[in-house]
Amino acid sequence: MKLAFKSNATLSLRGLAQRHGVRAMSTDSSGLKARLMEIMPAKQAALKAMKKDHGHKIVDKVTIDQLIGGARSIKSMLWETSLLDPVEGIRFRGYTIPELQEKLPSYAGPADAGEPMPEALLWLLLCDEIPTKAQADALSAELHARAKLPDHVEPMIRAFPKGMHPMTQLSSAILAMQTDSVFASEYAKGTSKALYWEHTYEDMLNVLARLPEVCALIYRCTYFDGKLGAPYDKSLDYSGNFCQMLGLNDPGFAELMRLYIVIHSDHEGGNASAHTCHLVGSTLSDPYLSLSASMNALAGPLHGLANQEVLGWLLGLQNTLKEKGVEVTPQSITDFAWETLKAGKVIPGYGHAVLRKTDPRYTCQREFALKHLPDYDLFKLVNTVYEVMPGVLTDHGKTKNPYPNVDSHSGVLLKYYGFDQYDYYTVLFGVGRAYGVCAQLFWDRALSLPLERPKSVTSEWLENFIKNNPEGLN
Ligand code: FAM
Repeated sequence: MKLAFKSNATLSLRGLAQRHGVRAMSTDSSGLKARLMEIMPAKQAALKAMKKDHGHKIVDKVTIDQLIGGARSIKSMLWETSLLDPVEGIRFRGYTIPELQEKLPSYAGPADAGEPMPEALLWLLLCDEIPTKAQADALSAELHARAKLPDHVEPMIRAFPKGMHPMTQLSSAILAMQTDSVFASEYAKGTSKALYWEHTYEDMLNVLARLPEVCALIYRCTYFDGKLGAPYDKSLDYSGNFCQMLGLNDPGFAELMRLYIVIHSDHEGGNASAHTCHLVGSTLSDPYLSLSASMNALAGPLHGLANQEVLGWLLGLQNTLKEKGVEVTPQSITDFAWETLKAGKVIPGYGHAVLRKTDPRYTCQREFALKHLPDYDLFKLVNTVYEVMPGVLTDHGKTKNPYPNVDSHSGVLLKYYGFDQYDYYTVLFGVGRAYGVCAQLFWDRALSLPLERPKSVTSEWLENFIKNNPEGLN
């Protein structure tokens, strides 16, 4: 059920803080913090009551397959901001991607005037309510106000060795910004548990605010002369300013970036980058330490790095067929796909640990392409791959899901706008993912979720278990 937004104009942060027995450290101009302080007590109380009244009830069982097989799909984690259905795909606070496109404010204003703003999505993820355009804009301004990097970060990025992967640079830069962690410094001073949420809130907004400049610096230093594409411009929104600093100054690309950040933000809690942030954060490591760890998980080729692998695979396909003088047809793509599979490699961008249909994040990117770049040759190639690959993977007979995932499409859109450096693509995924995992990290602290500590067993333990329970447990 959605909460109706109530104006908080008359509520001072101090008054709210006193009412809830906590001290507000600093104000922010967006109204987001005050709104969170309004809704937090009810959510805290509801979870406490649920644990007390229903805590003993069983919601899942675990097979030996799941235990050995990467804990696939075992329900064992609370994650408030999104929920995945294997067939329908992701819902963000109950909304599908088309519904987000229909309801969240765009940079131009109304939802139907463009793609949803990431700032609006952040509000939704945190507050479980659709913000107004004025609220989304106020959050843009708040993020701009927090964007200044600690002094040592830019020289550090400039000093990274040539050839260091952009994801290694991103993770290191986030770690380096940890010197500014409000959570770490307040914890060291002996802050109260009741204020963890507030320190996390400060770190969350600060780190999100600083990512565009960090990422633009990484891009410009890795591939160009190190000069930003444009100076930081507070008159734009988060995405528009980020694209200009990258040096990709095209309104179409800024629209793509808004959609890109929104759809990459959150995919419930069990995926590797989300789970890592949650796990590391559960030790009360601050948001910088937790987010940096999350980025390291995202940098794996079975996870976020797949988006760079996809473009590499598509370009490899184009080049190989060109060298052989063979036309790009469904048959020649099928033959190339089989060469990949027979070489013992996966087809990047296809398959998913949980989804069992075409990823709606793929579908919305396809629709973006149909609208903005229908005649682009790489888009046509991606479409033909889409026609044949589910059949190839079904014949291959291994993957449980022969359909494309989010990474199958994103590179082609980026390349259309002149973004050629595909080993950087996962950094953009990282900016999006930061929105989702940081929003949940805020709620982890607001709900006082505990240290995560599942149980592991040895294979000897399993052998004994099977001996003693030939039929398993009921
Ligand atoms: N091409 C070839 N084989 C594949 C495959 C693919 N695209 N997807 C799965 N398989 C194989 C898989 O390697 C496994 O083989 P073995 O039994 O020999 O180990 C078998 O099919 C069963 O795997 P599954 O149960 O269907 O999938 P998993 O849950 O184990 O793995 C993925 C899920 C995503 C890691 C897997 O589908 C994959 O490697 N896909 C390609 C990489 C990719 O696109 N990753 C990005 C996923 C994306 F959504 C994200 O996180 N950003």
